[in-house]
Amino acid sequence: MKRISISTLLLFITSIAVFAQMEGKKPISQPLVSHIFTADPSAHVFKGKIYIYPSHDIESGAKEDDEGGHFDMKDYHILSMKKIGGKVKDHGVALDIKDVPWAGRQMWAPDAAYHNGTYYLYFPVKDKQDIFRIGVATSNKPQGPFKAEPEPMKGSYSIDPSVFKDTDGTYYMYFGGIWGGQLQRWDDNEYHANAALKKPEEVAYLPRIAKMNPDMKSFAEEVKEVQLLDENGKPFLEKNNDKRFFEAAWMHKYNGKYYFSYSTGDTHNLCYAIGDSPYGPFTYKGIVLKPVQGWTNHHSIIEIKGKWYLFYHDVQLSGKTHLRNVKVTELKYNPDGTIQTIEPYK
Ligand code: FUB
Repeated sequence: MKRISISTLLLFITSIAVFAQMEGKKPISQPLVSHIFTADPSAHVFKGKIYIYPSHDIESGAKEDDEGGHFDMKDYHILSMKKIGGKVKDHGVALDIKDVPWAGRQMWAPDAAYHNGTYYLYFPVKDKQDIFRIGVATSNKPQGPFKAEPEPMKGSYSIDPSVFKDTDGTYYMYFGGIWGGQLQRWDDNEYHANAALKKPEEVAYLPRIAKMNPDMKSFAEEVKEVQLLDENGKPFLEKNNDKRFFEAAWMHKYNGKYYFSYSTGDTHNLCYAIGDSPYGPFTYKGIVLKPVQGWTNHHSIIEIKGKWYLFYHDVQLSGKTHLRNVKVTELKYNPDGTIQTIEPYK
């Protein structure tokens, strides 16, 4: 008899739950493109245009497993549009895995930054030893093509890099993701190949942060844990899986406060926590986006012409967890600075 993996079972249960919630409801927004599958959208405004740096989902034939082996992406395409609701342009292949000398497989969620005339693409990919590292590639255009550095960023590991420029001009990278993202294998920045996942009563894994050097290709300090606390100022335990960090870190600043948002992974929420410094501590405030159709939930939050937007994905076009489509919807704040929770289907 065919063995059903835990992820397949969880996907099945989640799909039933999300489809049940969706009954009679419609998605609040439509896919931005439908000619390719795209996910994990990191949006930025460069040169007055909106650029989206997504994962490029494909059907590679890789078997689904508990480590996300079916997310077997091999390149990045960058999308752009002049305004929200405008025509979306696909700029073609911006970086191919075959042009990254150290890469093995699985190009996951990227991000981008601009500094001093150069655009930087940050991307997680497994190296030839099957360990996730973060690479950097450069271009003089926001849409690429990008040229990868010959080695991954020194001291980098795990997945989902997200680069934030603070108002004083300092750049920070947030990263990390558990399970297939391998964060559980890293303790005090040391690699432990056979590390077991934490037990429910243990303190949950924390995302990582490091200040960037002005070269934008290296960390200026040792990688640290981002301090993420529950509503009572206590660390989350692993069993708080509807609120604790899983993957998909994103930072934005609103009214002088730092908003750290992330996915809870196996419970599929996009949550956020607020703090007074890029390092935290961040105190949990609530849900930005309720679970979407598909297993993963991954996003970015940016301000465009005085309005705020959430870029996210679901699987509206394919119904398959690894073939996603990016979307955008407006994000609103309450007068006290909390975010109004978005229901993806109404
Ligand atoms: O796209 C592959 C992985 O799925 C991302 O790195 C995670 O954040 C999840 O969205």
